[in-house]
Amino acid sequence: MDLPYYEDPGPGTGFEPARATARSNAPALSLNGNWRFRLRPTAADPAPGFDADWENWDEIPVPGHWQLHGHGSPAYTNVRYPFPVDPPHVPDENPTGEYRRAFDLPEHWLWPEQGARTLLRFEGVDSCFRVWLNGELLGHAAGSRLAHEFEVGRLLRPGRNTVAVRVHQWSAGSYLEDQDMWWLSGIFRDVTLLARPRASLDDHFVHAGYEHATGTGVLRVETSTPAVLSVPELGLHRVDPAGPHRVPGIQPWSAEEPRLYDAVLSTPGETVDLRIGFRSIAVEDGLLRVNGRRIVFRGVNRHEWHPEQGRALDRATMLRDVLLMKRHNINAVRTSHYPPHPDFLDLCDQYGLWVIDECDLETHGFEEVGWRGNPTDDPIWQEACLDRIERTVERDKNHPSILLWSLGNESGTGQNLEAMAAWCHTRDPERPVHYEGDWDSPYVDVYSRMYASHEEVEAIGRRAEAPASTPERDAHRRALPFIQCEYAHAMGNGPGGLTEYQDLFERYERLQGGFVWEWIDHGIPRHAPDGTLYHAYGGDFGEPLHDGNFIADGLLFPDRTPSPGLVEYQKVIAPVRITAGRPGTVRIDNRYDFRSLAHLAFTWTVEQEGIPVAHGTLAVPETATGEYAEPALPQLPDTVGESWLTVRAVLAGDQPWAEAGHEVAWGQLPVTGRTPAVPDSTPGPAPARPRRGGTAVALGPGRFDPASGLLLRLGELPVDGPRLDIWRAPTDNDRGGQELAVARAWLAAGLDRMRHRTVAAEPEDGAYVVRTRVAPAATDLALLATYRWSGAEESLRLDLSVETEGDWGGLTLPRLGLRMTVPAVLDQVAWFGLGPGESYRDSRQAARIGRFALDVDALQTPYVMPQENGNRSDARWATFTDTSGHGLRVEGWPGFDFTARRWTAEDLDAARHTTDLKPRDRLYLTLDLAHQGIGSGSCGPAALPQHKLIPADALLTLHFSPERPG
Ligand code: IPT
Repeated sequence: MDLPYYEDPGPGTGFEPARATARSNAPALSLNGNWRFRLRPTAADPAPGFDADWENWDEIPVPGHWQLHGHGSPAYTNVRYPFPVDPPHVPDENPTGEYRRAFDLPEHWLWPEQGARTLLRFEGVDSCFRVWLNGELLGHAAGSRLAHEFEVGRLLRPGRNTVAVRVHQWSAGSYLEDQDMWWLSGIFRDVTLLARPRASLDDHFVHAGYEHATGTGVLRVETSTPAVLSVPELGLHRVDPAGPHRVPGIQPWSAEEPRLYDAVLSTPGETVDLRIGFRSIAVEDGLLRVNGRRIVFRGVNRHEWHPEQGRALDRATMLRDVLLMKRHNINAVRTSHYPPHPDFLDLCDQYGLWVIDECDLETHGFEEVGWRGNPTDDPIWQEACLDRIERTVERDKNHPSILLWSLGNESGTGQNLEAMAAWCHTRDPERPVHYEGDWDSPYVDVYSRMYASHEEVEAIGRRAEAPASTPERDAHRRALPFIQCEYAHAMGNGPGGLTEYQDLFERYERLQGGFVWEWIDHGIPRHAPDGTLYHAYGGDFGEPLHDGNFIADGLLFPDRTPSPGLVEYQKVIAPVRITAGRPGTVRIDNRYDFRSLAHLAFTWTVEQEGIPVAHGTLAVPETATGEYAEPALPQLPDTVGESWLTVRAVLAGDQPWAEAGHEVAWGQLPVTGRTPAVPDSTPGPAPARPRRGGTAVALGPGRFDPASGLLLRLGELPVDGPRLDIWRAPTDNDRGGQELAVARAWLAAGLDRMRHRTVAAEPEDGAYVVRTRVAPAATDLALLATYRWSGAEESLRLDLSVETEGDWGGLTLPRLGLRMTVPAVLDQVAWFGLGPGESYRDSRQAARIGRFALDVDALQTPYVMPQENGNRSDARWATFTDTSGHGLRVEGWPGFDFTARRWTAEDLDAARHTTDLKPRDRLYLTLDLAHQGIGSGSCGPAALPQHKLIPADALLTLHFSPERPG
């Protein structure tokens, strides 16, 4: 049986060869806007209606996805195909969108009689489409994120014309497009009619090399038609583009200084504007070098995502992404897992981001069937595979920002990948080829992996990794530079462990950085019955097969608010490091790849208990990359109590991506230590003694329940607790992972349902001492807590000691601390400690020591799937007050971590969406000594050994006192 065209494993028919995107002066007509649309349940041949009553169809915006405009619904799977693995066939249920619109051709269009052609260009249609102009079939195409052009000149009529498109959700091409994202269909990128004048410039290939030893640029432009080239700034006027033109004194292009030279390429029929960036890329001596230097990728994986528009991004959103990246010290993007909208690459050229441009190819779902029939190793798919890489490279070849071509993602191994690599090497020998899926790396130029543990990355850094499958392949691979094309899975709370990766990238020259997975949560806004907004994820649209909230694993929330993970990454990868220098100095390390520090201004501030007492500027010499300066510090003021010096590096002048004053890096150094370093044995001048009276035990301002020993009141304030508490709502990183998920072990041991037994609660040496045994059902493991309360007139002191009982084996604890409740009105929180954002033991580089104030709602981090969040670390003290300033003050030794929430950890754990969290009538506080680290176990290594919370004996001292205004 003949295959229908949408099951054709080839690339399609009827379209033009791929060519470069161009900024041309030839006439163009955008066909974006409202089209007529209807959705059919199958791909069956068009009913006559396709030609008849279309003016009554619905309207739909182009570009767009029909599932986001009221037709059908989104569906999310990660690896698994949402249809049977039966290549190249697709199910009969194959939602098919019929699109149609009329357009009026401008009066002076160029006609075939004038030697002109007209191309109907589609920048992206998901997943396979057939197209007609004025009723004539032009052909069909697959390759959703690739451009296709159909020649229509001879079919056009003056005045009104009609274009019709049938788009199938499923096609043979779907087998090649199994990226981890929502399945969304339709004409989702621009549609344009392009006039191609006689003697137009259909294709051009700019080669702009940079000889770093001499500063010479070497320019050579291949053109499809004879043309002339002008680069006025370089004194080139109407020269032969083929050159090569050697130009001394060139300022090279880099992500740090994206110098572009304007140029014009002209033929008798057309002029094309170029923006040329001179740079050289080489893999030599086992290193990836740009302009002669080793670079380090501080990268992210970017899917195209807009919460309302899906992958139909407008330019403003793309610009927002670029600016957010630049402002967060990110210098590189992998376009996971397909070529982006071409405007995004223009923005990368302009603002400066290194790019790995990835082909639209992923066959991950074949892993589910043992890679049987994998298209990347089957000759019937070779033409499609080659077409995909050709369309990627040809469209994007003139972008200086693109350093590497990537063959695709997670497509196993196979001869078609090898053929794609060979084609790249022939067509563009100047750019190295990347592909992660074949760990032997036989036909690529960088060794790339995803989610390798710190330990393995370190071994690779030492070129001491486990061998490849043959000695020959091993020799090739061992000589390659290394990158992690994905690492540090940013799902929910986290990632933890970033700083330890960055240390490795800085220690071993072979390790040239990586790309955090991923840039943005692909959440879709929905409203709860009461109208409150939440973000939907897999399963929320009734999909029978889905991968839940694995789609929400970005550094940005769906609305593009930076998550704490992005703020952490920004600090970890800051290109300037500020640490203690020789006595009387501060050390400033330049970790840029190319830039000196001349564009930065340095300021300092001294804060005494978080209150600024002096500030000034710091003169820092220019300092070349890889070097450091040790400017002398000014005479610092005398301070009492805990004081810190903060040095900040800010932009001295405006940059295209941020204004003067934008903070690039900061560091803190201690000035004077905390007093008292260790508190006296009593909290105040008038020691109190516990008294038993009526229904309570009284001690200073405290009233305790004699049966449980729990504090009931502090002065006027009704409280409940504090009592020992170890549970946290597991994070995504606690739940998943390559290692046995920690949360599974916690739940198996019953750490979410600890029971408290009061062993004794009695006066002892002037104190009130409460001993409890805290343990889960069905085991003999326990934590023995001793609360030693001492009091003064105004305050209470708690010395908590915890001992472990039983054999805990390798079991860790989620947290170790206290939980208590206070009245809900005490929702104004201030503290001196790490802030202002949340932090955990392996994700706390971005937190600085200071005095901060936030209300309880602002302390919460709204992860798309609710989970542990909002912890503030190392507080020396914290106050929880009502708006008039009355409430509770807690001071701690050592510094304590805290959260304040309107719900419990159990509520957080049970919630599936942010709107499931309903405020209770109390405020829940945690006051903690320690936490299990976060890690990135949702896809990658769990918390490092040094960040695990192993049960052990522990001590915490807290002072509780009423807080009053003033
Ligand atoms: C890896 C994929 O390449 C990426 O697309 C994404 O799915 C990521 O995982 C997880 O969010 S593949 C995985 C098997 C390591």
